[in-house]
Amino acid sequence: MSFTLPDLPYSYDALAPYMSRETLEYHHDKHHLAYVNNGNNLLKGTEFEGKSLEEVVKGSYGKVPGLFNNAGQHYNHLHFWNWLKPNGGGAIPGEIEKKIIEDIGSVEKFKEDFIAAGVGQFGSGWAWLSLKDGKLEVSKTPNGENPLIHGATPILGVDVWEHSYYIDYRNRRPDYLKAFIDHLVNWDYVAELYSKAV
Ligand code: MN3
Repeated sequence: MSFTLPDLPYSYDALAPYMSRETLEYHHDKHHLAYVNNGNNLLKGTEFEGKSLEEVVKGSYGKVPGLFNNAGQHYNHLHFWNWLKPNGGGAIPGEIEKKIIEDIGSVEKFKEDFIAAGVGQFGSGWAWLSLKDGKLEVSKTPNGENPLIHGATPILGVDVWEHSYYIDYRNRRPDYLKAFIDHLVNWDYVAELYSKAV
């Protein structure tokens, strides 16, 4: 199958003031589109044609770096648009909140760890909440990598490439991450991925 760019699940203005129309226009229409186009070009004629996106991501890691980078970023962004919503953040669904407290200690500790992972990712990358061997864990990855290639299932991720926040926050990555957690996270989508992962 080839990669396609989905429409955003909300309008370009819907996430303001926490994420602007200009950021979404660049990030979705240009950056994500480039991963889709480059990924499709690199997929052609390879053993990965016809495989699912997750299979391409896992199979190309460490073997076909160009394809992996673009397929990984396509996977990450497909979910990223759904991890955001207008008037997001707020209460964490009970089932996930319970699991966060069980595995990480508290909701506050989770938020601190998640923001610290994003702040601590040197250069481009992502911060994650994922399920591995039945436990929730916070992690960070460089560039287009994600928890899939480390044997985990991502249920929440935040893009910390500068293209994700520089227009709105300039160099203030911690402020972007705090706004993400407090005002943008679509916990319904996290709950949906969690229920599929357990
Ligand atoms: Mn991005």
